[in-house]
Amino acid sequence: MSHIRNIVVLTGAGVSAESGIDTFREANDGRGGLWEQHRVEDVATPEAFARDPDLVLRFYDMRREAIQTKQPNPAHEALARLDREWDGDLLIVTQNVDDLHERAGARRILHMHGEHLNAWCTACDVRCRWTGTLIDRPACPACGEAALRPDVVWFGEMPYEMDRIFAALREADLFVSIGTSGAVYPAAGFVQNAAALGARTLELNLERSQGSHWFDETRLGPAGRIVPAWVDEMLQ
Ligand code: BJW
Repeated sequence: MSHIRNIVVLTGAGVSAESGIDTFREANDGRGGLWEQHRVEDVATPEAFARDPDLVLRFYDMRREAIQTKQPNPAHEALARLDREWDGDLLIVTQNVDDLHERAGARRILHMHGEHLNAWCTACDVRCRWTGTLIDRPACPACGEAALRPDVVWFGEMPYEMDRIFAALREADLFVSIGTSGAVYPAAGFVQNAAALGARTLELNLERSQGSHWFDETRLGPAGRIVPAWVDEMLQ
């Protein structure tokens, strides 16, 4: 691994699955990641929020409450160890809105789809930490307006910190995608961006994903087993 210095890791819902957080899209389980019969694509949009704000706020209130009872698993712990011990550049880009990477100790982390534990005031544009509910329309701590929404990126909205992500991809020698279905862009396209920019590409996932054919290598298995093994390999 001596030729690898700069790493970009992309994580998705699969990395938190063994912590008991549901993924969005399960292949062939018949349930298909549905929440009360709604597909995520029907709840996680600005249009859904405008049409039925109570439905959307309830969806996020339930998930915000649930993540606070969950714990990091060996995959989060292994990535935090990589963060501590890897002396090249590292950026962990997570699509996840939970805080399990941070609670495991990762610091070089970026949440491209926002964070459950943040609220965003659409009146004054301030973001603040939020652990409670939003369905009761609490006042914004900064401006007092009842205009808080979850600080997450919905379909049709621009993911956060794209400039920083592309800067890291340009410098990357290795791009590693963990526990993501490759169904949602722009994250699903990072493997092609990274390869075009000269990085080696590795996928770690439970099963083959929609994007597997783009990777130089795919290793299959639960993240709690295959991520620690990969990190051991990188740090040996
Ligand atoms: C395990 C495991 C275990 C299980 N171990 N693995 C047509 C073509 C291309 C693009 C578009 C298109 N039409 C529309 C678009 C754009 C759209 C899009 O991608 N739509 C698709 C449906 C096609 N994208 C957007 O709108 C994005 N914005 C955008 O594009 O802006 C314009 C732009 C232009 C140019 C540059 C940049 C931007 C915004 C997308 C926002 C996504 N938001 C959500 C909700 C966030 C808040 C919330 O949590 O509620 O983000 S949707 C949801 O999907 C969430 C996730 O982060 C995201 C990805 O899901 P993920 O993580 O991959 O989870 P799953 O469930 O799909 O997969 C889990 C995987 O883990 C599976 O493979 C399992 O096998 C595996 N697994 N257990 C290891 N134990």
